[in-house]
Amino acid sequence: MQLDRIVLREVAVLLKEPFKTSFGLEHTRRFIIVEAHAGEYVGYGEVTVLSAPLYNEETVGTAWHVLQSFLIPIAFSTEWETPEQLAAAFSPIRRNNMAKAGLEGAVWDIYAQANGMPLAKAIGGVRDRVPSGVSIGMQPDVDTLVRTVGAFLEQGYQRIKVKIKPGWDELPLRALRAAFGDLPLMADANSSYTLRDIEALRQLDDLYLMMIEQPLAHDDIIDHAQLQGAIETPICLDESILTAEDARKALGLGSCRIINIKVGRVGGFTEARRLHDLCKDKGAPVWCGGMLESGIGRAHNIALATLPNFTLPGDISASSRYWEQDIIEPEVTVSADGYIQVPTRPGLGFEVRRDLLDQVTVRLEAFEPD
Ligand code: OSB
Ligand code: MG
Repeated sequence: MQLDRIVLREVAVLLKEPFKTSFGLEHTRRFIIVEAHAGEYVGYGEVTVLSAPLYNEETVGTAWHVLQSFLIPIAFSTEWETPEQLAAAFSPIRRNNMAKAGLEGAVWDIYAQANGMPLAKAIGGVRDRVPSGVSIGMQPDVDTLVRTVGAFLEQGYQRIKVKIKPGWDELPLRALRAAFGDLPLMADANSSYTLRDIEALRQLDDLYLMMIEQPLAHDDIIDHAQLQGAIETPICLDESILTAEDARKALGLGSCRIINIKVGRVGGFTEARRLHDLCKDKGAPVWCGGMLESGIGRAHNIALATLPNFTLPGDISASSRYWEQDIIEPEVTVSADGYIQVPTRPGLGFEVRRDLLDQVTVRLEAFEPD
């Protein structure tokens, strides 16, 4: 197959409520939707950049540039039978992983449709439903946090992740343990601690968190190994793991025991699957992270989480967690017992609401081979 038309759309959608992390506040989600055409097939992907380069180095502007000037020309000049061949053609381009993943994701959608399979099956998934967790941004005070967590538990979510940073960690976490007993609880620090905080992090050991995510620097695996040696809570890496090779080194050094896999962060399904397979071999569980995705990225995440070693609930929640109205139909929903059903129709398995997509598009450009 060969792509014969690619449409990039920058979209801007107001989140239901702002999402606060140790690195910033997201009010409006600005990202890119990739629409790829191959003959009669149309596939969709999402470039999961945030509005500023505070999680990784990419933004809408950098991803647009790299897609337009490099990845789209490569895609138009590459004939492929499987999306892995396109991923291989992208691989000389360094990093810019979210840009790559958006385009590769659209191609996986096409590939799945052309084979009459749901995306989950096309990538080798084995589940018909995935356990659902929710990530909760920083709240103004402990009472609000406890109330917010209670409301999500009532909706069925199987595990709760809360954002922490130095000075906002032990107190809110103890309050959650006091209010909800042994609920499956974890914390994400988004790189806000250093090795000087070892004592403070050791104080969290008796909270029996499922894990602490990315406590130290975004590009570190050395200090994390020292920290993991000093605390009992399992460390999960997010920002530090961009490739399967990074995971091999981190697990080898003992820098973490669990890995969060995000398709965007690692540059597409091909690398995500490689990373998944490596972790499976090494006996390290993985879960699917999120980047406040629209329904398109959410559908990709659901498919990813059907791979066998995704044994922990991920940050894949209902469309209604972030959106007044999602751009897919039906919207993603979570059952009362905390599962998301994997669609069975070919491709994404959800209809893209073109009418809504048009309403939120702020920039559009169509590309065709010369
Ligand atoms: O670190 O996992 C993270 C959102 C934006 C950037 C980084 C992260 C997150 C989340 C939210 O935790 C995950 C989601 O619900 O999509
Ligand atoms: Mg994280």
